[in-house]
Amino acid sequence: MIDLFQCSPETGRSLSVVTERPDFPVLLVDDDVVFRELALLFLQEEGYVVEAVADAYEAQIRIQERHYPLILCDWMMPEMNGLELCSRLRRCSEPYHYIILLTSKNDEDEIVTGLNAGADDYIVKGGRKSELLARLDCGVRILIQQRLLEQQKQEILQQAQRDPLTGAYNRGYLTQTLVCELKRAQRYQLPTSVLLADIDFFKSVNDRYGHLGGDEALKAFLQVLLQNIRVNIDWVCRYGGEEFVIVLPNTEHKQALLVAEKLRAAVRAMTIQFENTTIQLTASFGLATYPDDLTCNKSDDVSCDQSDLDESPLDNLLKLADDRLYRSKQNGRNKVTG
Ligand code: GH3
Ligand code: MG
Ligand code: MG
Ligand code: MG
Repeated sequence: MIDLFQCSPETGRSLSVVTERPDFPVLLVDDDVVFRELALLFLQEEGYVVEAVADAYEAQIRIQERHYPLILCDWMMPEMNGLELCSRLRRCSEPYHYIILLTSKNDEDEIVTGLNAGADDYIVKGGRKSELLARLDCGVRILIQQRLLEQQKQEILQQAQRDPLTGAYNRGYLTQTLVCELKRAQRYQLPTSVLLADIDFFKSVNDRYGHLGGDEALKAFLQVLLQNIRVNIDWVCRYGGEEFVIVLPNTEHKQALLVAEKLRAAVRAMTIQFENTTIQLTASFGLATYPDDLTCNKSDDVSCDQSDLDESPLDNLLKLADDRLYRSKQNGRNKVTG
């Protein structure tokens, strides 16, 4: 039987302790059918999930269909070679592929060319099986680090943008994102509605059910808001203690009034189980719509750079929603004013 690489004492023996191999599927790209089949078998025996293709065009198609974090790619192939595939993959930043070039070229300049094309590593064909495994495992360890960093980044982002109690967006996110939303609305002449919602007599909820009961009520309040708005389009921010802002992009005043009424009724109908008791809430709403209620200063700039933002449309819109919320309170609470 032809060995994958030159025979070596380690042949068939795993030297690595990486246990996450199956989590990182490998795409093997090589026009040499013998090498391809042997490498495929060997890596599968070592616990890797591997698919093999004979050319770089086929590899591109597979990569579009599925993410292969690890790519083992032959350099010399007809039509598109491994360097070109490497360069093409590096032109798209996401998701990252750890690419190992397989080559019989062992000249220093050529290795530099391979690495400069974007390969993370290279293996000279004719080496040992154990080296192939060790280099792939090295890729796995790097990909694991990347995955951890990405998770940490998402957690930090979550902490920076979200209210820890309810998980709603926080006020900082509101200010930043609503400014962008209004600039976009201005540029494309789309209406944007902003609803300010305040739970009625929330102090007495705390008095009756304790602070923990109040906390549960706040979480349930957010959930009922989220269940009654458009997923991935509308969004909710905790503005203060028991006050929430609901942003309704591309929504005219008349439509927004209907949404507000639906939210008011849903809050009124909701029952919250807390310990052995049931909490019920009502809330008051104030609505303001851009541009029906006010007009932003004219600008073609939709960038979100704080330095060139005109804060007043945002402030004016929120102020108007707050005035109208106050009127809902004055008119007996559990009301919408638009
Ligand atoms: P109104 O109908 O006029 O809005 O009356 P209210 O009692 O709801 O309004 P007020 O602003 O007087 O009271 C708000 C209460 O919300 C007071 C505060 O202790 C409570 N609160 C603010 N943040 C939290 C929180 O995170 N958890 C709990 N449990 N209560 C909170
Ligand atoms: Mg080849
Ligand atoms: Mg209140
Ligand atoms: Mg309040």
